[in-house]
Amino acid sequence: ASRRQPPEEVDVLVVGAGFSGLYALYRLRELGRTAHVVEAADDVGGVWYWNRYPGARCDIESIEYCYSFSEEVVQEWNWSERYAAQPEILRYINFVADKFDLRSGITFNTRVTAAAFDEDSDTWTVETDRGDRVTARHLVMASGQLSVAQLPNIPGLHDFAGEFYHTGNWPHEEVDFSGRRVGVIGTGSSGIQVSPQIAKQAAELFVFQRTPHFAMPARNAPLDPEFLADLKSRYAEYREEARNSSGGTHRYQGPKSALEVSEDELVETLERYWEKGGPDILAAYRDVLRDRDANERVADFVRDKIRGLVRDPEVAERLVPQGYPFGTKRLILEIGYYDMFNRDNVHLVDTLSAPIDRITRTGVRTREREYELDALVLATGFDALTGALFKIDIRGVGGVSLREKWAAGPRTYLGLSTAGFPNLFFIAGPGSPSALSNMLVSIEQHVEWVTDHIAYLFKNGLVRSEAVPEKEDAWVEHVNEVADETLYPVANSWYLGANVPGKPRVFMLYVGGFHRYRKICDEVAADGYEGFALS
Ligand code: NA7
Repeated sequence: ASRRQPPEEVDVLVVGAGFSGLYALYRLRELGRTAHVVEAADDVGGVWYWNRYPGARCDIESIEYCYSFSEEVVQEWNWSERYAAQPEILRYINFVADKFDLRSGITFNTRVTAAAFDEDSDTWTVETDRGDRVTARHLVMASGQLSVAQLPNIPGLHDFAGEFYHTGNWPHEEVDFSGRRVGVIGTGSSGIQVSPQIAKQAAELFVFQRTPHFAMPARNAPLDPEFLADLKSRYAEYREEARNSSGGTHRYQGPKSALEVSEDELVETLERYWEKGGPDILAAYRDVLRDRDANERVADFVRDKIRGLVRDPEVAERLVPQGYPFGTKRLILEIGYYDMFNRDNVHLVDTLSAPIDRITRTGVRTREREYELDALVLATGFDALTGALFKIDIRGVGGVSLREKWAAGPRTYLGLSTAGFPNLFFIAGPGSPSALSNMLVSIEQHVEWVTDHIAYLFKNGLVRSEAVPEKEDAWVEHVNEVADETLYPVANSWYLGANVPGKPRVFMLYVGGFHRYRKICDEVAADGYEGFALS
């Protein structure tokens, strides 16, 4: 197909055609601005375009993980399951793109490589790998939090002669593992989703586990049409409830401390969460993510449940997470993961006790032995939050690069903007609640705030908006403060870049709650964009 040339000049250039970029394009058009999107893939979808591995599924309920800006979309779309699988989410994104003719504003198969701010004209000059050059007043980065696949730093990775996949960059053709000996490295959300699917086909599956992660049963199920019809009759109200909550969903926050209840009461309560499935157990008590002892009581309950799911007690024990608080690495929802270890063709390889020495031409060699493999699947995660931004040479005032400015960790004002880089805005940027809330609620809020801001600037004849350094410092401090009130910074998670060697260890998300964040952003806007220097 022929490539659509991007315009030479535009009010707003948007990078990325996932949930964020698509809504940004829709909204900028609505506000009467010229806008254009540049996307690396050959179609819309973002993470849901790339993460096509078998078993890929969202861990937020479908009725919450969707757009709410269009009542028509709400009424016309029907989710089929409690937790939507990747193909259904991608169909949904395509449905929205078609409905609003969004593809007409997108250049596909094109990567933004550089963006430089010109102080004379107060515009961004954006370059792509296809030789395009676009001048834009504003630049909106909708390039994703988990969009740069991270390869593990294991020697010999490229020596492997068999089939080789990363979950975050899965081929479009169906992969058939029948009769194969397959290795999966990584037991985060992706590894725990893909492994049971591979186990059904493969002759042998070896799961290479470094750190056991906690996983709750998803209890996925078809959605009842009557329930959906009722929800649609009051969806705006339902969504507003989510916006007024900490996590951007309908999670009930238990008021009690896990330390003040009897063992019987605790078990009875946690059993209910276990039966219901999903991640809401994190809110069963007010101190689960705040107090180590409270956390340990809940962790122990889950550990026992895991033991109960796996027949071989030795394997079970190796699957039981120890040494970091429950929920501080993202709590995973599993469908058949623990049960999979009851199959004869599935083997757990504990690489904590016997680390992987290297990948060889024929497989994986640990300190103990060599595993011969026909296929290797890397479920080793992403260079989260800053990865996609750093792939582009972004230069602000005085030619300073974003990579330099953020060398010791990302610094933003409200997660939306960074000092020294006028007219540059992040959707789901570092310092925003984003992945610690329902992403879709966050994305809509970010897009609405940023596009309203841009509309305000145009309306008032303003050509430049830049975060004030002191306000940025205060925001970074606030983000750190609220994180330090929780147990999150204790674990080695992608939330603080711990999965990428050499990445500064900085907690990159705002855990103060979506509702609180939204209020702060609204107040900033109501105060004439306090903390932004406008000219
Ligand atoms: P995650 O959650 O970052 O998990 C990556 C997994 O890969 C995790 O088990 C890591 O072990 C493991 N890993 C990473 N590097 C290595 C090396 N070098 N050697 C061995 N094992 C390694 O990524 P996911 O894709 O599963 O999920 C990302 C998010 O997507 C998820 O949280 C949801 O929000 C959706 P570790 O735990 O670091 O010991």
